[in-house]
Amino acid sequence: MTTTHLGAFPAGFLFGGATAANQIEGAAEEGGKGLSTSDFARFVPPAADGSIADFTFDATSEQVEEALAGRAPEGTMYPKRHGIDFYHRYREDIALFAEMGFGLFRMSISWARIFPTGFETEPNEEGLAFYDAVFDELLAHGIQPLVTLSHYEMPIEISRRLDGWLSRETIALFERFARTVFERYASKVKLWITFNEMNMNLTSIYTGAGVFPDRVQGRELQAAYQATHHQFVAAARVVALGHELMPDAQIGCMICRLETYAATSKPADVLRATHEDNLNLFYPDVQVRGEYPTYMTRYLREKGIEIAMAPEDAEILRAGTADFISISYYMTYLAEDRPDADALSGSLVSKLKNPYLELSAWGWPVDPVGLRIALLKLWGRYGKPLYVVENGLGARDRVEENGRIHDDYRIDYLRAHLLQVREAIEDGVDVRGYTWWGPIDLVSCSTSQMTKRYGFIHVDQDDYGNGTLARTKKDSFDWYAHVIASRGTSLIDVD
Ligand code: BGP
Repeated sequence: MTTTHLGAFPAGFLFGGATAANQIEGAAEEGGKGLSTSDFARFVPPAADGSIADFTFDATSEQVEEALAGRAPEGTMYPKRHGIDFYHRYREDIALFAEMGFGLFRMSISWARIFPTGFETEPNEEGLAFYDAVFDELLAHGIQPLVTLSHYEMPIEISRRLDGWLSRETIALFERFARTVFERYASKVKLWITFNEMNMNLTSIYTGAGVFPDRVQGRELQAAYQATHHQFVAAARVVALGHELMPDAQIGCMICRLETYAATSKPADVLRATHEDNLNLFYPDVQVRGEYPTYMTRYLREKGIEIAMAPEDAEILRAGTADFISISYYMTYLAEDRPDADALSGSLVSKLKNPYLELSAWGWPVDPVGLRIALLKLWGRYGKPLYVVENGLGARDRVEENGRIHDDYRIDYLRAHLLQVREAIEDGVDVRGYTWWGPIDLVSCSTSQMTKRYGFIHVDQDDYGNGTLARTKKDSFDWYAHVIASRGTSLIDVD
């Protein structure tokens, strides 16, 4: 596939980077912040063979109660509580983003920094002032903030008292939070995302919806779709509210796009892939079209799932549709029609391996062309503006004796994916921006590791929280800066 005919990215296309509060800020109990669900995600050291435990981002109600009572097993580590100390170092970090030429910075607001338990009627002024300072710093450098309201965390009190998003009452608490930040930041933030990757509710209902897995044992699927329904309603209400309070703002939805290929050209495999793909497109279907798609009605019925809906929900969903679609894109999936197909689907990484794709060090298939396919499909289905708000490579970096980090693998990954974005634009897809996941090393969402590094900027901190936290530039830093400065033409011409 040739790319040499491509010119610069369109004027106005925004290049940048993406983060989430719980993976960078730290200061878990400073500035009046309450504890969040993510503050209970553990780092569990690798086994002797180097493998890392799955699902340490889940916490059971018992683990949380023990931790709150100061009785967590000795040595339990919660890396998201210290993050990479962005809370105190945001000026230095933003200056580095500006040096790379970022036009867009995706970040999230920690709900518990604004409403420490979620139940207060007045916001925490110190929390609000922190984000004011961050937005001011970004804007002073000419960087536009793109803000996610809910990125894998909520005040732990909402989980303890209401079972998180399983409860309809959570919608009103979220609206209060959204109203507060919309009113406060309307003049500074013009691009918003309601929920990060709602489809994560199927993989980790704790991370995605603040529901303790032990409290929904045996009815996981029912609980995941019920919590998702409440998030749909909350998202729609917040979109409508945002439009009213901030007429010049754009408010989008976001999914982890799981582009699914059929394992063979056998029609039954293709049909299976279509079904699995639909289970992922379900989220933008509801949030962009404003109603549940018909294939989902059948799916839910056949799975014996009944979603409790209020009579007004249909109208709420219709009245609050998203202005744009944003995606995280890391890999593609394979589907095959076979007796154990259900057991194979729904995991973070496809259990069927695509022989044409290489794997990252963490076993994630690398598929740049899949990004173009995803963008084409979303554009064809919805005709809405698109943002790629996460894409990146978690890798183990080696610091040379002179302190340099030669991360050619990251450069190769970035180049290949950006070229596919450029191809999609050439195809006529309205892609407005690209924010690389983790422009600065941060705490991993799924494993709470530091050594799964994504950044162009290295942070001196290990998995156990040791290190000076000093920031240094990797080779990819200058490389990305050059891409941005040349509006992408250097992707083809220069190394
Ligand atoms: C996405 C999440 C991010 C992020 C990324 C990489 O699904 O929205 O929060 O961390 O994946 O995942 P990980 O950190 O587990 O490597």
